[in-house]
Amino acid sequence: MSNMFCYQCQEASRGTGCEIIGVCGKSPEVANLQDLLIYTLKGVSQVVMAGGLEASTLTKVNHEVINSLFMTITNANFDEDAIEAQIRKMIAYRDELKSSLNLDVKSDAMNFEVTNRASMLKKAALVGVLSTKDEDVRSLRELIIYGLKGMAAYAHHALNIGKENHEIYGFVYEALAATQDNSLGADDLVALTLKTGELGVQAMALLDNANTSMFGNPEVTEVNIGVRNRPAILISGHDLTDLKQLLEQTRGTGVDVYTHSEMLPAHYYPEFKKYDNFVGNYGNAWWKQVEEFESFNGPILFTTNCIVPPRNESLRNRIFTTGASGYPGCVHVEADADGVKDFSEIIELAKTLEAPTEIETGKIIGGFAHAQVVALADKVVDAVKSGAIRKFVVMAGCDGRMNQRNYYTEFAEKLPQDAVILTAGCAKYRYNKLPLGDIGGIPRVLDAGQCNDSYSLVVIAMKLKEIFGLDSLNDLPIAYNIAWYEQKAVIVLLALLYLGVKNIHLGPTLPAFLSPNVANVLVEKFGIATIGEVDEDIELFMAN
Ligand code: SF4
Ligand code: SF3
Repeated sequence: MSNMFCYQCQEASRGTGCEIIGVCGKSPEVANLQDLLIYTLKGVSQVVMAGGLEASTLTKVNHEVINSLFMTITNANFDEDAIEAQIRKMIAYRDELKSSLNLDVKSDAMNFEVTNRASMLKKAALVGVLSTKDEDVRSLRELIIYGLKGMAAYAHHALNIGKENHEIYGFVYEALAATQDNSLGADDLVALTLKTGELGVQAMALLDNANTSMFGNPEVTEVNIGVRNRPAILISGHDLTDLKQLLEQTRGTGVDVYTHSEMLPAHYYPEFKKYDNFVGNYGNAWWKQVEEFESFNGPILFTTNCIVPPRNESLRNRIFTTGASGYPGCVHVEADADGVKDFSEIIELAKTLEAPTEIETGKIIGGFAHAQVVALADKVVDAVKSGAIRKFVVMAGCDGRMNQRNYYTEFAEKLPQDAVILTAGCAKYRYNKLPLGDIGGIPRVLDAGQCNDSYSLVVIAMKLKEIFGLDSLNDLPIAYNIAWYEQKAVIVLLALLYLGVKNIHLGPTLPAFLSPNVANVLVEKFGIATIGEVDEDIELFMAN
């Protein structure tokens, strides 16, 4: 028997699954505890469904279910103690809900007990991914669960801004319970997969509304990638409310704040422009952090994924986590009952450390979220009508370590001059510093923001469809060449499929969790493909 089994991300070992240790650095213990946490959530969901409970009455449980799902996203949380505590918390919620109901339906997930870590690991070994024997059912169940993880991340960020949608929580219970229902066959699960995409669109819209109502609409912005000579904190991950609190608390302290990886788009929001200690972006996509954190010199705050295990104690002592993220040995900053986080320990540490070492200079441009692009719509439409823009290529998604991802740099470099890249997510670091020029003042790389802002690209596509009077999104001159890594990309994919987008290319490899039959359904129904050779792919995209 293997030590663990996980195949939820693009870097699954040998393209099939991690069985000894995660390529991401996840230990078997963490992987197994995460499996048990998911199983516990299934039990909670079965109780909610069997009891006919409304999500609107389950405030605390709703919040902890999405927090739990987020904790299991790739590279979010490596802390076994934190995951064990979360399992205990969810079992307690499950039992509290059960005690108020008179249920005649009983399942193992609704009733199992654990006493200590050893009993948890024993139980985990029985309830992980491979406990579903039929590979197609397993594939669809996991596709839905990974979509839910991505959805939960969006819902979690929105919740931090005080925005919620009970329909989303209700669906999470329904779908998690359905993954335990042996009466559901492949067809039922395919339908549930598309429904996951439907609710994914709602979650993305909820977060978009939360972010823009709180921080304003992103606007075209040049972001400094150099440094200045003051001590500083680097903030990574995706949570903008954490950034807001950090900027408030560092104001006037002499400590600067730089963004890292997926925090870069924070610079596009009007709200954050008012902080004169908010200096710029340092470094690149998540997987380069091991070297870049060394030269940054100051403390690093992770608000969400993607953490790469720090290679030595001195770096670990500079890394702090908060929210759903965690790493053993790193200080975790908890919110108080009002959601306030005290970052003073990080700020005091920053004051004792050196200013960042410069690794590059210049500026990068972004802020092309939907409101900004719609404001430029006349210009964009004219460029399409005149033929100056022949094609848009959506290259949103994630970056990752694999050499195969050089494909995306080469693709961007070779793409004809009359094509524009629409991007979101850390995938952009493969080409956002290349001199790709502009078309009549429209940059050839339009960055809408984080992976969480992929919704903006959907809104832009819908708007163009309306302006051009087309019946289908597929009639637009837009091609989709999406890079994926973790589970937020899965919900973006399911959302696009739900919206009827066809012929999406997903790379650098198709997910290991798609069984051959499930992959075939995606190919036949939706025209999904993976990447090939750069020149041939460009020809294909530009022709269709
Ligand atoms: Fe492997 Fe990815 Fe799972 Fe990590 S998250 S254990 S790399 S499949
Ligand atoms: Fe990147 Fe982790 Fe997905 Fe948010 S930071 S896109 S991989």
